[in-house]
Amino acid sequence: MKYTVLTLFPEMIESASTESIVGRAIEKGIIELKTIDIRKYARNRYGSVDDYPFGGGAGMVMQAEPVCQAVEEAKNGKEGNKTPVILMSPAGRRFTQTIARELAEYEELIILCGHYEGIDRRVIDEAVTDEISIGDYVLTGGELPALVVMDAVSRMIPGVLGNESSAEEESFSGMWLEYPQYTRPRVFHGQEVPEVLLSGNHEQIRKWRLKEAIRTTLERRPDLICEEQLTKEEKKILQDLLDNQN
Ligand code: 9D3
Repeated sequence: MKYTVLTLFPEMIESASTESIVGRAIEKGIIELKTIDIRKYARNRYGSVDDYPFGGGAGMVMQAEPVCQAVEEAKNGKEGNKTPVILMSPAGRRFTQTIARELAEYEELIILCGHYEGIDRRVIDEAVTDEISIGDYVLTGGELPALVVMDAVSRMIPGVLGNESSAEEESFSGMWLEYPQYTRPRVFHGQEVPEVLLSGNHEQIRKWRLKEAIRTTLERRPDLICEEQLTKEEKKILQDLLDNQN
């Protein structure tokens, strides 16, 4: 996967991306990151890329020309380049795991980070293929959202997560929240590790973890539970939990 990020704050993207698991994937060559500083296409000697909005009002608008030239650089001047150009925008479709999975199928993504009150609509109409929001709260720009999208997409790419298991089959069907985890010592502040986890009985452990995962999901995020997608075993455990509060 190659990400090309168009931004006024390239260091914000680079410094976060070179850390952690995504950073490791970049070192391994599984992921490639290029940032383009939109300011380099400023149309005046002050390096400004924003201007007052036609029609008046508060705030500034990012100008079409510098953004357009940055997109052209990202596309390497290739005519008919089909690479998605994703605008990070509060007005975009809400980012989900399904979208992360979908984006992970591309070989390359161009991600445009907005700032100020917005971007001249003409460049959006001409160059942007998709708009994504990461949720209903107001940030100061699209850089953190771009990092969120890159993180979620990157972990879907084979080889990025070090461990043997694939990103999607972490615990059970993938829709459940996490079950409680424990490590040494066996007793901490008088609290013991659940007996079953010390039993060595892998089938019992699997069942216990599944039940705890379902319990947590039922308590905290019942909206995540989709009846149609449950296995027989999951349906039975869910029914037990609803029947007896145990
Ligand atoms: C006119 C009202 N504002 C929209 C709610 C203008 C505006 C505020 C903040 C426009 C852009 C921004 C900066 N935010 C992003 O660029 C952004 C964002 C966000 O603020 N929340 C969630 N997802 C995203 S993706 C990009």
